[in-house]
Amino acid sequence: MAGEPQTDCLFCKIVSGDIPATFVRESETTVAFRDINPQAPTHILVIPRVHYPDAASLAAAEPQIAADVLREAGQVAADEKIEANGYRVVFNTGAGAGQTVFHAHAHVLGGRGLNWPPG
Ligand code: IU
Repeated sequence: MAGEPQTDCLFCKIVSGDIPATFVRESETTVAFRDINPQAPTHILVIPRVHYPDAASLAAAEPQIAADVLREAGQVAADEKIEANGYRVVFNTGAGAGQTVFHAHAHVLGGRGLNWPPG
């Protein structure tokens, strides 16, 4: 059923605690943890507890939870003190855009200069 945990999903296993992660924030609907392969001094992933393959499908099915992900991304930026110099929130969507884990997630990146356009 839509939103249910998927047995083959790495991020569902992080939500359930079956795979370890360094959590920095939790809410009723989301968790945030440090990316295992950071691309910036601060690189945190904010994910919904429910399983949807990408941000667009999450927003279509559960708009309030999609809003929760965005709110938590802002809170992560505040907690990490990366707001003053700017930070980026990224939803890679589709393999062609670099998505490798098909459970919706926001990357929160900051703590260094960030070029535009991204590669
Ligand atoms: P992507 O947008 O799907 O490529 O992002 C997936 C991210 O998940 C990527 O930056 C990985 O380094 C990160 N990650 C992680 O933090 N912990 C894990 O156990 C796995 C992937 I698998």
